[in-house]
Amino acid sequence: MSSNTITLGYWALPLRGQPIRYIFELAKFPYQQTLYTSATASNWFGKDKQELGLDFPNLPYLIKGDFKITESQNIVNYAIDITKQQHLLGTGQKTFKIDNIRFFCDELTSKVFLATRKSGEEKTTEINNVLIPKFKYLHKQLGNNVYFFDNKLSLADIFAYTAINVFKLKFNEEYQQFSSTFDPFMKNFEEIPLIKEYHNSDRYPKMP
Ligand SMILES: N[C@@H](CCC(=O)N[C@@H](CS)C(=O)NCC(=O)O)C(=O)O
Repeated sequence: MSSNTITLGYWALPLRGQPIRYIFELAKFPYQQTLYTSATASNWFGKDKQELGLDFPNLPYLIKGDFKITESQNIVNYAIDITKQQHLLGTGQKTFKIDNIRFFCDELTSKVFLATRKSGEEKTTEINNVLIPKFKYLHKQLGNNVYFFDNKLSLADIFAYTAINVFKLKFNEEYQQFSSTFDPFMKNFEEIPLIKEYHNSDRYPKMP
């Protein structure tokens, strides 16, 4: 690949950096990945974090030649721009409703993952008092639809899928109370042909 190829660096997990991958995949846009795992975390913390020339070193990062950026939402905006998928942002006031779900779900994805690291009463409290109420808001917004807005794909769906997916995988028992709403939504997203192909490819880092 040429030096102008996009490199996306992130953990080999479908978490905060995952919506960026979906945006590239939905456009069939070429990108390569540097995937860090817990076994290779020192490649990030002990090497790339200092040596890649990032102004604000963090994961995810995106590098295209001399152009180097971080901050996941900044990279999402860049990916939308370069893949010409502005339709995912919506128009007019709808943009802000879409972004409401986008930012809510970005935080939620992180909260679900952090809850997996807790144990005992602390974990139970986090699930019952934080995660479940937040998924209830999402479930209420979605209703019986398979897209959040206007029966078409937007960033809201991409970010919500990412949050719901990690919740379903890590807290399946708690997920079940939402399954009548979330299952059709998840299935609809997973059946988008480019997403299906991607999920079956080795480019998709599955949740361990
Ligand atoms: N505000 C940043 C937060 C990034 C962040 O918290 N990254 C986590 C993974 S989601 C990480 O492991 N960063 C690596 C580091 O701190 O060096 C963003 O949205 O990109």
